Amino acid sequence: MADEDDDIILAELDDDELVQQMHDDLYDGLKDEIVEGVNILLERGWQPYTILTEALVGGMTIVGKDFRDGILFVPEVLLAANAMKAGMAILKPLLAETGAPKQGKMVIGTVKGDIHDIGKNLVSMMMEGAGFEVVDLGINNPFETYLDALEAEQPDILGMSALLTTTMPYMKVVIDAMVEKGLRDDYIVLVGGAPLNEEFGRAIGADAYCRDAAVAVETAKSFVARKHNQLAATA
Ligand code: B1M
Repeated sequence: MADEDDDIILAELDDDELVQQMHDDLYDGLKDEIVEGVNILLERGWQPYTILTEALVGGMTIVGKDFRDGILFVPEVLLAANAMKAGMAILKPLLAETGAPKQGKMVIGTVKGDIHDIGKNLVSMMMEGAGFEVVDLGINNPFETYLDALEAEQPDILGMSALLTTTMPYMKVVIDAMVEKGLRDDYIVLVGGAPLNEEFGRAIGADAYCRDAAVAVETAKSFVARKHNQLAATA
């Protein structure tokens, strides 16, 4: 795809063409072009969240389909992921700049055996933008890391991410460890990741499954408000 795109001047494209071109550039792992595209859309007055969902997540969805179908392989997908992260880095401070009142605290991490972190990072960004303090444990977390972080950070929420059908059951290992330590009811447990669904969330004993970052924010807000109301009622 790259050769035919050599002469394209991103700033000369209209919005639809630019978003389409950014999907192609993400597909080709062209980090500099993604950064340029994000900046152009910002200059044109696009909201950071719209750029995130339409230009970046939209592009990554196409990458995901071709990865699934064996058209793209890990090295190409890694380049696409790096380009996506470069775009997200520009949007992160803008999404966090909402001046939202402090809502609560969340510890979040991708579970053991899983190195996917784009979705988790997006959730962290959106939560920070909504006024949550976020402690990000990164990827490949064994249950001990989650438990240590809960003890050290005392958050309202534990968030877990998994992108593989082989790693999603590990979320139950973490929740079971919390139950064993008598900690389960002290925290709101939210889970997310492409292969999960509501039924899975319920089956493993999470408080809620969050389809995407926006749902994660809304769910977190409503659970934290409920927790505060319960505390006020018992005080
Ligand atoms: Co991977 N990979 N990958 N991969 N990869 C998937 C997940 C896959 C579906 C691709 C496919 O076949 N179509 C497939 C899984 C199949 C399955 O399990 N059934 C797969 C595979 C097989 C693999 C490897 C095994 C490939 C291999 O080595 N042969 C390998 C596994 C490595 C490992 O983890 N041990 C692997 C590796 C990689 C890369 C390293 C190349 C790269 C990751 C780079 C990175 O993250 N830094 C990668 C990528 C990029 C993908 C796809 C293409 C894109 C994932 C992504 O970033 N999506 C993915 C295909 C797909 O998902 N369609 C795929 C964009 C992101 C914004 O969405 O992560 O879903 P998502 O997050 C959303 C929601 O799910 C939700 O909110 C987010 C934002 O809206 N959410 C949460 C996520 N976490 C949440 C936590 C919450 C709440 C909401 O907590 C409260």
